[in-house]
Amino acid sequence: MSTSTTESRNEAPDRNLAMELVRVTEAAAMAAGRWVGRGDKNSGDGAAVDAMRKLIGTVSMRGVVVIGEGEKDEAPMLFNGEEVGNGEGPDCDVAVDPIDGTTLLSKGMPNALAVLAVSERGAMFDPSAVFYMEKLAVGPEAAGVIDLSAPTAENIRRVAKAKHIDVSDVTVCILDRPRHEQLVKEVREAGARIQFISDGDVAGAIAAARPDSGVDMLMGIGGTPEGIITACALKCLGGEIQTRLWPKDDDERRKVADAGHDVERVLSTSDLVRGDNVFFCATGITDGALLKGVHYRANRCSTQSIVMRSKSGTVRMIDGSHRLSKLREYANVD
Ligand code: VTB
Ligand code: MG
Ligand code: MG
Repeated sequence: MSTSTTESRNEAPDRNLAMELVRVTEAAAMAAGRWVGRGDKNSGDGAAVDAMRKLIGTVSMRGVVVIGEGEKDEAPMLFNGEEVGNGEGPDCDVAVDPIDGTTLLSKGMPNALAVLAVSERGAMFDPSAVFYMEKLAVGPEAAGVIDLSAPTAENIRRVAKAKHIDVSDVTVCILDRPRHEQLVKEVREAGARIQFISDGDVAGAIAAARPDSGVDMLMGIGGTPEGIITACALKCLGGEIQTRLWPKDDDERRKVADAGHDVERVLSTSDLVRGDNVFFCATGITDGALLKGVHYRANRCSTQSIVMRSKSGTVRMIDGSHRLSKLREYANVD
């Protein structure tokens, strides 16, 4: 290894990385965009993974995939432990979800996203022991007031107070799943409103942290990889997520214990992603409240992305216009 390579190993991920990451989620979204509403989530996911893998290889970093997600949804992977990036520049942890919401994609429903998050090496929580976690996520106004150990009604009251609204004005975003029957009851008894989503709790949590989204908090049990990706996004937005591992059976309970985790422990945003050098990037695949999806015109297609960096707190919305003839070279779009 040359001296310059050794020296650059100590570099922290810098501001330029944010712009490089957009290309990666744009490529994934454009490849997936061709599968919107076609009822074939695996082919869509495969196209997004391939496109993401190709483009991520051009990013200036020595990345290791810590959050690959494929295992949970039996999707084609950018697998955990895979080295990504061009092999130069800073050592990074990488979290990918080439499509969060493959069912949303296959049915042409709102809020399917291509997502990528990057931090310094070793900063992200290893999600491999358990598929699901309980989540409570809020935006900057309510950061610091929530407590996952407190009753649902208490958290709703605290969020209402922090946002200077009535409890009856609070909207809680919840994945529509039978496992949330009790939670839904508690939210309704508290007097708050609910926005159910069928998939895509990363977008749901980001909505809670964005002004004018109509969502004030996200609650419920969702994927662990998505929880860590959400922590990356909320660190950039100044919001907060609290989580608790939710083993689905005895086998997972054993795995959690073997990994030295405490299932009772509330994990904070910083337990899920340490430090303040976190990048988050997402591109819309289908239209949603957060981002427009991929739209096609004669020989062009358009994308919309959000790119954020925790150190600076910058949030950028990036509109891309892409020449389809050029895309065939890297994203298998035609
Ligand atoms: C959520 C959601 C994902 O999985 O994490 C959810 O964000 C939870 O798992 O989009 P189940 O679907 O098994 O309840 C997704 O829906 C798919 O990855
Ligand atoms: Mg996915
Ligand atoms: Mg997902």
